[in-house]
Amino acid sequence: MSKVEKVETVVQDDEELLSEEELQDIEKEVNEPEPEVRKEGKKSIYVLLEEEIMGLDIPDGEKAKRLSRLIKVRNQKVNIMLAGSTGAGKSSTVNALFNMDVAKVGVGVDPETSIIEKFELDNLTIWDTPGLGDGVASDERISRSILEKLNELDEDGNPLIDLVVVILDSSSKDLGTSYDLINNILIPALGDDAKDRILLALNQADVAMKGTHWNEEENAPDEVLKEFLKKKADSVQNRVKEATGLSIRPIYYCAGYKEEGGDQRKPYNLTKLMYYIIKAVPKDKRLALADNINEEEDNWLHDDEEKDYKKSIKSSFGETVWDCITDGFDKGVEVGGDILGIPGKIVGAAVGAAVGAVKGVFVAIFD
Ligand SMILES: Nc1nc2c(ncn2[C@@H]2O[C@H](COP(=O)(O)OP(=O)(O)OP(=O)(O)O)[C@@H](O)[C@H]2O)c(=O)[nH]1
Ligand SMILES: [Mg+2]
Repeated sequence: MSKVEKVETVVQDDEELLSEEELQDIEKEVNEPEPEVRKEGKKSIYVLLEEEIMGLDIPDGEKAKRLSRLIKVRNQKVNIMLAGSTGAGKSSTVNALFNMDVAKVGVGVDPETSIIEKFELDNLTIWDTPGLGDGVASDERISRSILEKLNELDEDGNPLIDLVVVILDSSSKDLGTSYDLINNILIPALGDDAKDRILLALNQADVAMKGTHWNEEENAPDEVLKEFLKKKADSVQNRVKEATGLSIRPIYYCAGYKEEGGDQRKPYNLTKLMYYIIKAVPKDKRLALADNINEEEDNWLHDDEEKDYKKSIKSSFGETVWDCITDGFDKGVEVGGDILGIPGKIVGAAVGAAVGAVKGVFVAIFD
């Protein structure tokens, strides 16, 4: 007996007959699971994609094929670890990049063994490690938990942590603690693919050189500071290369800050940092990032303009969306290369509409 039949029986017992329409409403409610809605009432990108696929005017078999592709993507988890010296800006960076108020769980579950803070944002998990440099004993303890985490495997037997973002303080003269972390812990632990799984990020660019060369109006470094930051990046790159043989180019940026009722500084080059994070995450996992991007438009306004990072971010996500909703050879009208930031793709009319809706989820903030 179906759930709907059950409802009808109850209704008849009460001798209060419902109209056909009301019955249909109940049937819908019983059979359809609650749509997955984010805390602020926004649907997740996966739900939107599913709705768009269901709404396409294509044979059922085709829909099933596309839905199963979506389910595969839906099950992909991304794990990012933040590491660095105390006060470098790990927490500030995570808060600037992602929508951190969606969900916070497992914070400091067991201080004895788990001193790493875990933030679960749906399919994206952030591991925020405590800062090194607060004493030898605590550094040893932290290093050990970082190593343990880096050696953890996921259910498929792959390394749990996809990417480690090391935050360095560009205003600090002494980066010794950070070099120890990168050269003696992270790179050896990550092994062969260390270069693809580690990002070096020089934060607090605004207060490097004592903050005297920050152009407040443009919220960007002036030429002198730019030169300084480039040299700092060179020197970090060289120190790591000398010790490990790996050549990793650090990104300089500013996570910004907001004091309650007081001063604030908007981020700089956060677009660049996000672009490199996305690039480091496999294509089929990227929607986990798209779904949790910080929607504060101010966070994405200022960067070095060496590249159109926003466009590149859009197309990195767009490729994954494209693979989900199309068969790769949909015929139709060309609606412009920029709809998902993917140049040269021909987007079918139905698919074009789908993409239009999906666009609203993460592209609006980058327009
Ligand atoms: N001026 C400036 N201040 C920053 C920036 N990023 C972080 N801060 C400030 O630096 C301080 C430390 O930042 P956190 O994000 O707490 O640093 P953390 O690395 O998480 O520190 P621990 O958790 O102690 O290891 C805070 O007062 C931040 O407001 C930045 O880009 N510019
Ligand atoms: Mg912190």
